[in-house]
Amino acid sequence: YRAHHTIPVVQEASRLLRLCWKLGWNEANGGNFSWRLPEEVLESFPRTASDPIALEHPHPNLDGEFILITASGQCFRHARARPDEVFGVVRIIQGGHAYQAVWGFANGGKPTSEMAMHLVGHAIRKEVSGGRERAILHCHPPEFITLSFVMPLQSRSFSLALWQTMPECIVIFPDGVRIVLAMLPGTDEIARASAEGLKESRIVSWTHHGIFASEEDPDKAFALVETIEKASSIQRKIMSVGGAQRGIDIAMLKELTQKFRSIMVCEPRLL
Ligand code: 2HA
Ligand code: ZN
Repeated sequence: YRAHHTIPVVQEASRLLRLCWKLGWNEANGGNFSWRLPEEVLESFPRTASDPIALEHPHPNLDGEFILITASGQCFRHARARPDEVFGVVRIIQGGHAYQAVWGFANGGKPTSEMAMHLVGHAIRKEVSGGRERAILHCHPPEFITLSFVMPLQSRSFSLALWQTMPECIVIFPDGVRIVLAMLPGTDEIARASAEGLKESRIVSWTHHGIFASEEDPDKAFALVETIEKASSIQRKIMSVGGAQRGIDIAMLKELTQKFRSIMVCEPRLL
């Protein structure tokens, strides 16, 4: 029996990771997840504090935040069995110039190599969403990745193709998908390009690599990626059978966005 198995947010995050692995989105140590924790859950963590570790890029608007984040080299598959190894919690300190590890990262672990990217994502999406979005999921959904090999690498046409696969798509991701061209993971270059996309949308496509998506909590991040992966699988099937003979047209997309505007996160972009 280990007490950290009963921390509710750790259980919730573990369930998400296990599900992502089951669906084939996070093989081996692929992908990462982070969650800017709501204030009210902090008392459920038994906390320690490591020495401060400097951040290469400061994030003043994340100062004081506690962020649950996957550890480097850990597998999503192991999240339920070994949550204190798969995850840790960092606290952003010193005006956003440093962090401390305050929980988890058991057996000498440290945050994912993509932590800098996750912090950029949180800093931008916290601002853009007025604080609503807190969970960021990076995974490797196969149908979505496949499209980056066969579709034009252009945000508008890519988003449009996905919206045209099912009526709910434009309602669920009216902000569309922003394409980041093929770049080395974990570099400043990909972080800068992704940051541009994240100012406009919750969803970025890392070409030939995967998806980076932001939402309110693990469940909503999952639902967003799940919908995009479903749309991608339909689009891939359409392409495999020689292309569409007909489809949901732009007029219908516009009608959908009028009918469902009250439940959409923003006005449709790119349409
Ligand atoms: O292995 O997915 O983007 C972690 C990754 C890097
Ligand atoms: Zn990846």
